[in-house]
Parts: sequence; structure tokens; C-alpha cells
Amino acid sequence: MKTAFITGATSGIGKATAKRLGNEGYKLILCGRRKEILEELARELSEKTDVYTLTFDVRNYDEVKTAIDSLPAEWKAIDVLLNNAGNAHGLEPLSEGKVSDWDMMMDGNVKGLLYVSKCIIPGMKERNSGHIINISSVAALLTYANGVVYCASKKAVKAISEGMRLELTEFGIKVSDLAPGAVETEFSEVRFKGDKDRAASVYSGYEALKAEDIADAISYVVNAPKHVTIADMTIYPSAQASPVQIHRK
Ligand code: NDP
Ligand code: 8X3
Repeated sequence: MKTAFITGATSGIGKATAKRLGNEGYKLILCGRRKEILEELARELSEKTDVYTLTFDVRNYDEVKTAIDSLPAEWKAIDVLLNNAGNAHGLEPLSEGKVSDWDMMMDGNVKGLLYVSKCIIPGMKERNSGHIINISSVAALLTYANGVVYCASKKAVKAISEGMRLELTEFGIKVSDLAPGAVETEFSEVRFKGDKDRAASVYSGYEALKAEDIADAISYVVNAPKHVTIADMTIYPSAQASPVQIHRK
């Protein structure tokens, strides 16, 4: 039975993927900051598979390392790492951007992904096997005004995915980068700091992607035959043509 380590498992894409891979029989290590949600999800999924939870903030390297080091021996061999934790914070021009928002995006989306990967890659190299899936975004493909720092953080994720593939292929480790367009999750509520109406307006007038659509894609990517690597995948809702072009009715 393979073990999948999922960051950002308390919500959205990470939670949907936990359910999907759990149903497929993967053992799950579920991570996030919200312990109660993790525990509730673990209770639900433990009817299907073995589940272990780790609570840490990806921005804090000591927390990340301590949590991953604490895994019991039978949980240490991680086959699939889903680097999914991340968010946008704010939507405004650079001149008006908040430094605390920039810090959250660069520290969480970029450095957090690096911290988690640094703790897990050595084991994968030793075992000469593994699969890392990084969730970037269509924001990595085209920078949009007012979201410059988020876009920069996701361009960094793309660059890291490329670099990981260059460094890890010889160790039998696959690296995949998934770039979703608009997915209706807690993402916009976080971006707009709890403003539910503004968040809902992001997804109005068209059918946005669901977290389960991305979980489907992740399942396809991780279950591809051993000799097949899906290096990059871009997924839009059918009504979206670019990060800044959505056809609304
Ligand atoms: P959600 O807000 O629903 O989920 C974000 C997850 O990330 C939560 O589980 C949250 O857990 C976790 N997280 C955020 N910051 C931290 C942190 N500092 N430490 C630990 N965990 C953290 O959003 P999505 O599911 O939509 O987002 C998942 C990924 O997909 C993100 O990287 C996002 O950028 C990317 N993405 C999203 C798109 C969208 O339209 N929704 C489109 C393209 C990419 P907790 O709060 O419990 O810590
Ligand atoms: C989230 C998608 O277009 O809001 O990464 O940046 S977008």
C-alpha cells in the first residue's frame, strides 16, 4: 500500500485529494494548521484506510522538520508528496500591497513548499522512488495586475518543479506540476479576508472547477504507469480561457 503525504489537507483541493486517494487505498499523512478539521477528516477516512495527521505551519522550518521527523517508522516511507498548501492574500497594486500579505504568500507558497520537500526528498532518494506533485496555478503562466506577488509565488513553484525534475529523475523520482484555473474552494475567502460575498462573486455566472476535479487529475497523474511522467498539466473550467478571461453568463 502506497503512502501519500498531503499538505493543505484541511480544505479544498487537498481535502478532496485526501478523500480520493483514501478511497483508492493510499495510506494518508494529512497536514494543515487546523487540527480539529484534520482529526475529523482522519476519523472519516480511517474507515477506508490508515491515516496519520501532522499539524504544522509550512512557513516555519523547525515546525515542519519536527513534525516530519516525528513520523513513526511505519509512516516514514512516503511514496507521494502533494505540495498543495498555499493561498493568495489580498488583491491590490504593489504600491498598496501589505507586507504581511506578501510574507504569507512568499513564505507559505514558496518557502513552505521547499521546507516540506527538503524533509521528504532524502528518503525518496534513498529508496530510489517517489512522486512529487506541486500545485502551482495558471497564475504562474500569465501575471495579472493586482495579483503580482501571488503570481510570482506560483511562477517560483513552476521553477522549483522544473528544477526538482532535473535533480530527481536519476533517482527514479517523478515530478509533476499541476496548474489549475478557478477552483471554488476557500481560496477566495482567504484572499478577501473572510468577505464571503466578494469571494462568491469570483465564481458567479459560470461553472467553476470543483476541488474534486483537481483530485481526479491528481489521481490520474499519480496512477500513471511507472514509465510515464505527467510533467505539467493546466486545467481550466470550460468557461475560462486565461487567468484573466472568464466567460460569464
Ligand atoms: P483552500 O484555501 O481551500 O486550501 C488551502 C489549504 O492550504 C488549506 O488546507 C490550508 O490549511 C493550507 N495552508 C495554507 N497556508 C498554510 C500554512 N501556512 N501552513 C500550512 N498549511 C497551510 O484553497 P485551495 O484548495 O484552492 O488551494 C490549494 C492550492 O491550490 C494552493 O496552493 C492554491 O494556491 C492552489 N490553487 C488554487 C486555485 C483556486 O482557484 N482555488 C487555482 C490554482 C491553484 P490550514 O488553513 O488548515 O493551515
Ligand atoms: C488561483 C487562480 O487565477 O485566481 O491560483 O490566480 S487565480
